[in-house]
Amino acid sequence: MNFELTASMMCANYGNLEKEVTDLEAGGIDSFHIDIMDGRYVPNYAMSLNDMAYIAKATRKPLDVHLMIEHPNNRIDLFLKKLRKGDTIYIHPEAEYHPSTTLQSIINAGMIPGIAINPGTSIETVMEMLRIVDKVLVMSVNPGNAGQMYLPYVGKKITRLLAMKEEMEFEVFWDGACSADKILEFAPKGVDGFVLGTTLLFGKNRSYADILADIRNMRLTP
Ligand code: S6P
Ligand code: MG
Repeated sequence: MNFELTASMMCANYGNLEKEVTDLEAGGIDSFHIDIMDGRYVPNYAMSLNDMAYIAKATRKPLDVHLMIEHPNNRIDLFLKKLRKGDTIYIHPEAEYHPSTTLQSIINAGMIPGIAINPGTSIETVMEMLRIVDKVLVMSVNPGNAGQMYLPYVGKKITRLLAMKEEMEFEVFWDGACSADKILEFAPKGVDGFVLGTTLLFGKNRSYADILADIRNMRLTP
C-alpha cells in the first residue's frame, strides 16, 4: 500500500530544527508540512515565512505548505518565490474572495495547488475547486492547533471524497489527530497521505526512523 507521510513541523523541536529535518529525512519522511498562521483566520501563530524558507533550504524533500491566513493571494508571491516547483500550497477557500484566482497563481508558478477543507465545510461548497486542485487536505480537527481531538463526523466526508477522487483527479490527504487506527482504516480505503503531528510522530521516546517504518509497514496497534 502506497501512501505519503508528511511531518507537521509546527510540532518539531525548534531548539534544533536542523537536526529535526535531518533525522526526519534519514528516517524516511516523504515531505515536510508547514503550518503558516496569521492570528486572524485562525486564533494562533505557528510557523512563519522564514521558518518555511529555512526548511526549504535544509531539505530536498517536497514542502507541503498549509496557509491558514486571510486573503493569501495578497502576498502569495512571498511564498512562491521561496518554494520550488513541485512543492504544494494549500489554501482555505473561505479565506479568499476569489480562491480560484489564488489557485491559478499557484499553478502558474509551477507549484501543486491544493485546498484545505475545515471540519464544518461541506464538499458541496468546494465542488468547483475540486476540478482545479491536485490535492485536498481534509482537516479532521479545527485549524489552528496541534494536539486536538479527532472530530468523528469528518470520517464520512473523507469516504465521500474518496469516491470522487478518480473522476475529478485529486488526491486526499488527512490533517489533524492522525492516529494508528485512522491509518489502518483509511490507507486501505485510498487516502493518499497523512500529516503526522503529536499523535503519532513527535515527542515520543522512539526514533523517527522506527516510528515511520512501523507506520509504513502498518505495524500499528489501534
Ligand atoms: C492544525 C494544523 C495541523 C497540525 C497537525 C498536528 O491547524 O493544520 O497540521 O499541526 O494536525 O498533528 P496532531 O497529531 O498533533 O493533531
Ligand atoms: Mg496543517
